Amino acid sequence: MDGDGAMTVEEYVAARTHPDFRSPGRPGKGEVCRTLFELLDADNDGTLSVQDFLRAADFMCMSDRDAKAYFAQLDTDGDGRLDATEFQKAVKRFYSS
Ligand SMILES: [Ca+2]
Ligand SMILES: [Ca+2]
Repeated sequence: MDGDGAMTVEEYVAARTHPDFRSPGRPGKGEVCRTLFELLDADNDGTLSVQDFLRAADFMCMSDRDAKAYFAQLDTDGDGRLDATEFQKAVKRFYSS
């Protein structure tokens, strides 16, 4: 944290890679997933828009082009937004690939 009260993606990555993160009692995968979702959902409407997702893609070192294709794949109901369930599947897929 840099004291500005807002957690940036960079700070989130730093926290995640901190040794404490791997110690017993760390949040479970579901917890991390929810935190990440809330972090990326910049306008707090409970869904990730393409713009929100592009920030996530940046975090996953994905190009915008790949991210948009990936987004379309993950948006299983085709409403142009990723809800928490769709996002959770995305994260699971990302970590298992
Ligand atoms: Ca949003
Ligand atoms: Ca959707």
